[in-house]
This record gives sequence, structure tokens and C-alpha cells, in this order.
Amino acid sequence: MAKLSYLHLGTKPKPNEIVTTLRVLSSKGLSLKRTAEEIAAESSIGTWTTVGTLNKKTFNKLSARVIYINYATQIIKIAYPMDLFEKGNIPQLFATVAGNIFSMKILKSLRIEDIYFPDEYINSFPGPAFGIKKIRGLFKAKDRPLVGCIIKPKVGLTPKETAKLAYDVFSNGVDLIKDDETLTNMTFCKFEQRVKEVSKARDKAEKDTRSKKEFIFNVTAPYETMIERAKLVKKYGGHVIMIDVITTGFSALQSFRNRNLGLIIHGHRAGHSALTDDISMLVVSKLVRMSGVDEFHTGTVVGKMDGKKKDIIEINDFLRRDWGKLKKVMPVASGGLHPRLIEKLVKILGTDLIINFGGGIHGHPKGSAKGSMAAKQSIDAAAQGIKNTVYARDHKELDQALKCWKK
Ligand code: CAP
Ligand code: MG
Repeated sequence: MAKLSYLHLGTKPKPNEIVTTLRVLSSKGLSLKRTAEEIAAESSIGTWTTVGTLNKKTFNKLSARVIYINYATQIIKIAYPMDLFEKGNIPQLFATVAGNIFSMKILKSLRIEDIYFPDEYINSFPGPAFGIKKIRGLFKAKDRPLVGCIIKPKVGLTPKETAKLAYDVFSNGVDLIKDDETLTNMTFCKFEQRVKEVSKARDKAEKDTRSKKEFIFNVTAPYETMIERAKLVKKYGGHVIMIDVITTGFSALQSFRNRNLGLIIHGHRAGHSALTDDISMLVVSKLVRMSGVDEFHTGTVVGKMDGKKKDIIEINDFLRRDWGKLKKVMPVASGGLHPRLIEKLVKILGTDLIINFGGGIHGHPKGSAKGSMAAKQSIDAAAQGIKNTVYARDHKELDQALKCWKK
């Protein structure tokens, strides 16, 4: 059989093709063109040698196509026919476009910068059950970022201590509080006990403040346990749970969403850098949105975590724009935030955002309750376009925060 080629340089993607954009560094000696061909082969229908079992018809139907090579930037694009994919199956997608190719000896380095998905593929996933609109509706907050808080220390408090802290924070301007990513069912803070105690505190704060409050319990665990824990949260009147989406993996995440428990899914991305060094956060965000996460951590630009401004803006824009039939995801800015940084943060990322404070509330010189007030004040000021130093003139708690955190 004549040698079949994966090279289709200069051709446009067909309407039903998935297209990956890759940054590639070949091992010494191999041309970028040959490397691109090898990648297309291994990730679609080829192997290291010609096999007699592959006929021309099947090759033409299922082979990936190298459609673009830029020698200056080392960027290549590979187009994959839809028939290579099982709809609604992220693990299979990963194994195809992000599988064996990462282990090939011919590659010195490889990064998936972006993946284009046709609507036919996007719409085979459920996406978020709630999305930005319903989350905003729940809190009746139309124009301002939602005020979030992370319990700190991240582990160590008992259920009763957590509940007391939650009440203080909820009563002073915070809309949402969340468990930290490492807190699940601990010897010192049993999950069930925490849900019971904290739910009572949440309900009392709702009644006393006459506004919506949500505590986001971290249900991260093996899949069946996540379901049990989520049901418990629901039984005690909760509407939101958190999943560490990278550590549980896409199979568990998809299965959880597909159970349709009627809970908002808050996606924490602990450990993402082990993945996003090689697969961009934009790609991860696309997969997370398909899987059905409603709220997702995307970085802050101004806080303690790594992340380029351009990338974070691009990801936030993606989560908030129309994409197939899937609902929009609420971005979460978290990590090293305190009241002084909010003015800048909102200028960069806008107001369709949950802004989380951990140290930035509990580290306030007058304690967590005043810290919550300062956090809310900083968000109100930013949403109204008032400078934080001006707003602080008649908002004592904000003034104290600004004096505490000078940059
Ligand atoms: C923030 C946080 C989050 C990070 C994760 C923390 O606390 O709870 O886990 O935001 O990063 O423990 O660091 P602080 P990202 O407000 O005290 O920093 O959101 O970028 O995934
Ligand atoms: Mg955390």
C-alpha cells in the first residue's frame, strides 16, 4: 500500500473536526514536520511501523491531519475527525489528544495550548446545571462580585468552632463560605458533624441578616463517598458543594454531575500546575465547563498564586461567554487576596466573579467579623468604582485593613 500521509498543511479544519494547538520541541535531529506527523499518527490511527491491518479507507476516515506548522513559534495544529471520539467522555478525549504523545521519545517538550471543539461535541456534555445566572439569582446580587470566604486555618477547627466562625463571617457581609481543599472528613472535624453544626449556623445567619448564605462543603473523596456526602449536605438545606476537580479526576466529576443531585458544583483546582505546565489552564477550563462545574477557580493576577494576566483574562472571558448550549461558569478569584487588592482585581477581571478571602479576612487586625466587613466594603467600593482609600474614610474596617496590608 502506498504510504499514507498525515500532512495536510494549509488546509482548513473541517466543520466536525476537533483541533489541537500544540507547542512542540522535537528531540535533536528530527524536523518539526516529521515530529508533527508522528504526533498525528500516534494520537489517531498510526503506530511506529506500517501495519497490514490498516486499509486506506479506514485511514482516510480516522487519521488526524497536520494542518499548520509555524517554525518560528514551534506551534503546530492537528485536526481530528469526530469519529475518533466518544461523545460525552472526557477520559477518552484525554487519552486521544493528550495521551501517549506526551511520552514519545521524539519529543523534548510538548504543551497543549488550546483545543477547538465543534458544537456537536460540546453539546454532548451537560455543562453546568446552574451557571452564572442562577447563582446570581440565588443571592439576588446583580451587579457586584459575590463575597466569598475560606475558613482558616485550612484544617484544625472543630465542627463547633467552624460553625461559630461561619456565623460571625456570614453576619458581617459574606455571601459564601467554603471549606478549604484539604478539609474532608478528619479525626478532629468529622464531615457529618460539621455539616450539622455549620448548617444550623448558616440558617441562623440567613434569618438574622435576611439574606442568602451558602456554605460550600468540600465533598472530595472516592466517588461513592462524594455522593453520600453531597446528599447529606442537601438534607441539611445546602445548595453548593466543592470538589477538588484535579485530584478526583474527570471521571468522578462527570459522574457526579450526571447524577443530577440539584447542587451547585464549586470546582477547586488544587494541584493543577502539575497538569497545566503541559496542558493550558484554558483547555482545563473547557473540560471543567463541559463536565458541569458551576463555579471555578481561575486565579487572581494580583494574589499569591501563579498565573499570567493575559491567560487569566482569557479564561474568565471564556467561562462567561456563550459556548455551544452550555451554561456560563462563574469564575472564582482566590489566593492571597485582601481588601487593598480588590480595586485592581475588579479592574482586571470585572464584577462577574466570586472573590474569596482566607487570610484576607481572618488576618484582619480586629478579627474575622471585622475582616468580613472590610472585605465586603472593598467589594462594594470596587463595584461602584470608588477608590478604596476614599471609601475607607467612612468605613473603619476597610481603613484598618488598608493599614494592615500595605501592598
Ligand atoms: C486561598 C486558598 C485557595 C487558593 C488556591 C488557599 O486562601 O484557600 O486554596 O486560592 O488557588 O488555601 O490558598 P487565602 P487558586 O485567601 O488565604 O490565600 O484559587 O488559584 O486555585
Ligand atoms: Mg485553599
